[in-house]
Amino acid sequence: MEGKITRGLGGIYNIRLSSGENVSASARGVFRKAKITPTVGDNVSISSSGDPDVPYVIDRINKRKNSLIRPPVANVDVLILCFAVKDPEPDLKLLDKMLIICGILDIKPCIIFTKCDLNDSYGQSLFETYKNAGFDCFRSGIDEDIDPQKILETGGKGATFGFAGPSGVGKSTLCNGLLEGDVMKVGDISDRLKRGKHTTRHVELFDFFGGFIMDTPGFTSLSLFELGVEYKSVILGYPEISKEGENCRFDDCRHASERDCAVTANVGVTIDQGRYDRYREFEEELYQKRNEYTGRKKILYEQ
Ligand SMILES: Nc1nc2c(ncn2[C@@H]2O[C@H](COP(=O)(O)OP(=O)(O)OP(=O)(O)O)[C@@H](O)[C@H]2O)c(=O)[nH]1
Ligand SMILES: [Mg+2]
Ligand SMILES: [Zn+2]
Repeated sequence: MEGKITRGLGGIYNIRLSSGENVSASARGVFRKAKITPTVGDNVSISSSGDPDVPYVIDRINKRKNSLIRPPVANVDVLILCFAVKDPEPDLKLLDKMLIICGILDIKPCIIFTKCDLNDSYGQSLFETYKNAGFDCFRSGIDEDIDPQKILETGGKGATFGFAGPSGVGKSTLCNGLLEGDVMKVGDISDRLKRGKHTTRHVELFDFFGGFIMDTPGFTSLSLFELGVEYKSVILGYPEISKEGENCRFDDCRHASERDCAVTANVGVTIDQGRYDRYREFEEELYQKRNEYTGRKKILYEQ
């Protein structure tokens, strides 16, 4: 029988069958041996296990369109990147890293700046920066509901959406809003540290306009190097830099201090200074480490 993994906890997976029925299944040992982790969003084949507690077993995981480690989801079409303008403060390096990963994996990003009620002018400026860079952007705040139709338009009917972002930014709150019901538990943020409390511990997949939407646990850090991202791929998270770069004198211009670089000439004009600085920082770091890649597993590229 064919189905989709909607939840996974302690080696037990919830599977939605094509008939609509939900069943639980374990995974065959072959997956562990092959170091493949069944992931929420995976399309799978299952059969009876003979075990009354967990009546099915996953026999096969269909080829994935993509899979991520943070958040741990498979087969996403649109990643909804959520960052709060305050409580917690937005980590724009993390946002840009997620945009690089989306670029590499050909996942469409959609950015929501949340908690705009706490600092509307900052929300507006972030919105404009990222909109001008070429991304689909939204703002949300306590009294402002996001129209599910607008989110849907970023991926189209039948698309699979996944939330991503730090803990406490309001991913579950948004997910509940989009699903028009309180399905996910919403957490507090700690008063002292103004950080999220990691309320959502597991990925959960829901029906969304003929497709799916996944709420995910928050995460605070991500290493491009550990994921196997190469310096030449950093540009994939910076469409506005890539566009200006077509006019540079050298084809292999790294947009640092080369002669006739159209990118450096446009920083502060068509390219946001902060975005350029982060691009340079990531590109330079990975360039310095470029010789350390030999023999390394390219986690991001091996699906
Ligand atoms: N002021 C304000 N608070 C919000 C907004 N959205 C969510 N919150 C609050 O922020 C806190 C965290 O919200 P969650 O939805 O649990 O955050 P999360 O991103 O799912 O966090 P994790 O599950 O820990 O990753 C809750 O107290 C929410 O009520 C908003 O737009 N404005
Ligand atoms: Mg949550
Ligand atoms: Zn250049």
